[in-house]
Amino acid sequence: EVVVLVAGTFDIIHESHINMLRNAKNLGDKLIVMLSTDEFNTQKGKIAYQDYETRKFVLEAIHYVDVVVPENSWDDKELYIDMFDINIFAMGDDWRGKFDDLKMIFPKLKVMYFPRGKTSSQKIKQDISKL
Ligand code: C2G
Repeated sequence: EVVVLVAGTFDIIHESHINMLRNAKNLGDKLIVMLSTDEFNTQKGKIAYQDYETRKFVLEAIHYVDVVVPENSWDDKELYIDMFDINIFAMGDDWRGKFDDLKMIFPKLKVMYFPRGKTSSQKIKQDISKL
């Protein structure tokens, strides 16, 4: 069984998130999403419109997603890669190269970067505020 891991805030889910989750799921058999907690978002300098429980509820309704776990720190990737014996870690290419060092710790891990979709939660919020 090939297990894929992705990570993110997934605030105000949109088609680019869905496309990324679809691409990630299509790489294997099981997709685990590390969802940034509200506290970790603060560390990332991000303020999500939806709180963790709401973002988790939405993600769990997406058929590509098998499991949602909390992401509390940058190092949680290593924790979950080990815990779930992850085969592939996938992110959008705005992160290209940023997680390649994980392969030093987990030699059999594949790290993939997908082309980032054009939609952004930030732009959605801005456009709605102009309505
Ligand atoms: N993404 C994408 N296209 C978009 C927006 C996001 O492909 N238009 C991808 C991002 O590259 C990321 C994932 O979807 O892989 C989640 O994006 P965000 O919710 O913005 O996550 P981010 O704030 O980048 O947090 O430890 C990693 C961090 O948790 C990533």
